[in-house]
Amino acid sequence: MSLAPFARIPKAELHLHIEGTLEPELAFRLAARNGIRLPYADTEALRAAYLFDDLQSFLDLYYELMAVLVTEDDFEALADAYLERAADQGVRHAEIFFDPQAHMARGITLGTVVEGLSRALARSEERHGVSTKLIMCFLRDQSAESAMETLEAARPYLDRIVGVGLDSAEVGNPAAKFREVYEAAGALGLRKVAHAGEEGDPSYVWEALDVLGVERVDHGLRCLEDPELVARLVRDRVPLTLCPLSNVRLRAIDVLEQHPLVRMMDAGLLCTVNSDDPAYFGGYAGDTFHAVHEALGVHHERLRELARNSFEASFLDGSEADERR
Ligand code: ES4
Ligand code: ZN
Repeated sequence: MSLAPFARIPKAELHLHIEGTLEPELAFRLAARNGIRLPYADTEALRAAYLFDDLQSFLDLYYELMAVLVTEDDFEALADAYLERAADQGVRHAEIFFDPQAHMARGITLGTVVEGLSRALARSEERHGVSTKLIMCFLRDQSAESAMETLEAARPYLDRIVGVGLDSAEVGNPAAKFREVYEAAGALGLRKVAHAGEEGDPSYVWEALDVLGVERVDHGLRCLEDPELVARLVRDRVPLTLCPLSNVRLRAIDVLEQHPLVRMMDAGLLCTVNSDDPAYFGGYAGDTFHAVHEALGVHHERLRELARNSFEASFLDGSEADERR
């Protein structure tokens, strides 16, 4: 693969939905072996559907395509394909989101998902040189009760899950309703992150910090709109997992050249850049580094700073992070 050398700077990927790494070719292969008919003629027709107006229009397709993920083997194949690509793009450590409720609603057990993903993750270090952690996300457009049931269902697998996150449709689904489930997750020793400020205004980020007690904010794109929020994030060195290509594809910003990444770094925010749903948004981690270099003029030293930030913001402890850089 022709990737600029700086795109292979050793980095940690902290905002990556494993279901968002489902490439059209793999989707068709899994559909065939599971006897599922996709409503697209071929991979090209599917790829042509990747034109989104906003977060919801993406989520509709993202949930629809998950139908092809049925067996442990499917989840293993998905994760293994991602880890191979990630390694090629300089990823040395990946903290991977998954959406249990989206699978359980289709009759797939949490055990199938976790055991399948775990198989690929368990040999990732040896096979791809990528260490991994798993973060279980709750769907914020589902009820708090459903989130709590999911946490309960995850008890047998907590040795393989480092933390909880919150994703799916943001606007109209503020974080506060998940206060209890985040408290329960914290009591179980799980780390806490949440998507906030992707499409939602800064109040969504405040709630993630003050009500859920998150230690990392996924996106946080809109935080510059609130100087007090910026001051808080800078003071507490709360990492932001930005996803510039996602923001363009989901039309949170018009073009990459308008992305606030550089202004956010200049404001003293602890920024990282990540790929979110790379099969849908046009690039993996190294491609994303390359794109911000090209579009925003982020030079080599600053790309290295972003890579350093990604290890600092990770859930690796200091000495583990040093080994991977
Ligand atoms: C997501 Cl980009 C994004 N935002 C919120 N939820 C998601 N789930 C998968 N990708
Ligand atoms: Zn995301």
